[in-house]
Amino acid sequence: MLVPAPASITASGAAPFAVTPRTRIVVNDVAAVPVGVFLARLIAPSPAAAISVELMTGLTGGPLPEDAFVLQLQPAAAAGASQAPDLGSQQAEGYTLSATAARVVVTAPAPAGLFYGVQTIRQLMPAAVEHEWLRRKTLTVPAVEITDAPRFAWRGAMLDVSRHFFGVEEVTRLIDLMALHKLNRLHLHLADDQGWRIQIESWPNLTRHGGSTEVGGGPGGFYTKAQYQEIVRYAADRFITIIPEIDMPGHTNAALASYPELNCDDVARPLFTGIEVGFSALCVESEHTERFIDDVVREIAAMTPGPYFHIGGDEVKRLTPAQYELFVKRAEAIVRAHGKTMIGWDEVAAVSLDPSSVIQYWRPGAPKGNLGQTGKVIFSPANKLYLDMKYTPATAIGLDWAGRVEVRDAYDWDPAAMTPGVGEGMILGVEAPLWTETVARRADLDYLMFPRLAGAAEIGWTPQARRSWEDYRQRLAAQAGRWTALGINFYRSPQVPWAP
Ligand code: TNX
Repeated sequence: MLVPAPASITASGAAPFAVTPRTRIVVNDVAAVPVGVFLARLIAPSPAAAISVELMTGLTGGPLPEDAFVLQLQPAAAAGASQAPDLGSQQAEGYTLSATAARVVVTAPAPAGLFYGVQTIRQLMPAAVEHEWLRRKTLTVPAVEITDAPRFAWRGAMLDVSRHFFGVEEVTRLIDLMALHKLNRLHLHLADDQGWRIQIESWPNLTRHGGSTEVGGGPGGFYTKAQYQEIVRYAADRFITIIPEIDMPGHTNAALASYPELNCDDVARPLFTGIEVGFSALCVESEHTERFIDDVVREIAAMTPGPYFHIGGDEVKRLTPAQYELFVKRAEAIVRAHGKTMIGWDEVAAVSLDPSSVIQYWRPGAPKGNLGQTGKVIFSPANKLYLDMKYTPATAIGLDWAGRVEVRDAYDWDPAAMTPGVGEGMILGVEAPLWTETVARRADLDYLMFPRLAGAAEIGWTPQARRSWEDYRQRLAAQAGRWTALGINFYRSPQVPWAP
C-alpha cells in the first residue's frame, strides 16, 4: 500500500516478482547507477552479500533481462510527458513502473524519477525490507502497472534546530524518512532567539556564544561548515534540496547576544531560553547589520547548492512598517547578489517584492498583503501543516495556538481551494514545519511528525482527484509495520484503523 498514492496504479493479480539469489539490478545509463546502488543496499540480505549494479547501455529497445530490476533513463519517458526536452520539474520526477514475475522495470526521464520509482518498489515490498534482520524473508513485489508524477514541485518539511538543537544523525535520519515519502525539500530553521546553529567564519561568536544554549537551558549546539555540507550531500543523494533559513530581523536574540554592534544601543542582549516571540530585532538602519547580513548570506550561500535562501521575516513587533520594508528590500537584494532566490514567511507579502521571490504562507486568516504577487507561494498553513500543533488536548507534546490538528485535519484539505486568489498555478507546493519549543528528543519529534508528515507528502504528490480520507486512512494503517521496523515512534491516532 502506497503513501503517497500514485497518479495511477493497476494490479494485474498475476504472480509477483520475487527477489532470489539470482536477482540482478540493471541500469541503462551511468547517471542511473547511484539509484541502482540505493536499491541494491535496500534489498541486500546483509552488507556482506551486496548485489552489484550492472550497466548495460544497449538496453533500450532490446530484450530486457529476466530476474532483474531494470532502471532505465529515457529522456521523453515522463508520465504524460510531451516531447519537450526541457521537462518541468514535476515531469522530471515522474516515472512508470511495470512489475511482473520476470522483472520490475522503472522508466523515467531523469534520475529523480527512477529514485521515486525505487521508493515505490520499497513500499510495495513487505515491511521486512526496512529491517536488516528481517530481510532474509522473501522479498516480493506484486504485479502492478504504475504511471506516476507529483502534483507539486515543492514537497517539504521544516525542522527548527534553534529552539532545540538536533545533530547530523537526527537530520540524516529525517532525510531518510522524507525520501521514503517522496518529499524533496528540507528547510532548516538555523537561527532564532534561542540559538544560532551554523558556523559563520567571519562572525565566530554567533556559534561560540549564540549557539551555546537552547529552550530550557540545555547545551544547544551547532553545525560546523563541514557538518552542514555533509547534510547537504546526504540530502542531494536522496534528491532533497536543503533550504537554509536565517530568521531576521526579528527572532534574532542569539545574534544580538553574540555581537553588541547588532543592537541599536550597542549593548549585547542576554541569551534567551524561554519561548516568547517578537521581542528581538536587528538594528536595521546600521551598517554593521548590513555587513552582518551580507557575510552570513554569502558564507551560507557558498556552501548551499540549492537555489534558495530563506530570510524569515516573521513576527517582527519592534520595527515600524517602514523599517520592516527597508529590511526586506535590503535582504532580498543581498540574497539575489549572492545568486539565490529569496524566500520569506508571509509577512513579507506586505512589501513589494522582486518577481523571483517566494512567499511561505503560514497564517490562515491573518492580513497577508499581496500573497500572490510573485506567483510563487509555499503552503504551510498552521492549522493544517504545523507539525508542532497537538493532535488532541490529551496529547502531551506540542503547542495549540493554531488549534489541535488530528491526522484527518492535516490531510483532508486542498491547497488550491484554501485562499481566494491563490490557485493551483501560483502554488509551488506544500511544506510541513516542525517548531521545536516543546520537542527535545527524537521520540517526541517522531510522534509529532508521524503520521502527519506522510499526509503532507500525499497532499504534495498525489493529484487532488485521487485523494480521499477513507482510502488514505486504510493505506496509512498499512504503514504501521514499516514504520515500526524503521523505529518510528508514531502517534496511533484513533482515526486510523491500525492493524492490532
Ligand atoms: C510561529 S511560524 C512562529 C515560530 C514558532 C511557531 C510555533 C513562524 C513563521 N513563526 O516562531 O516557533 O509559531 O508554532
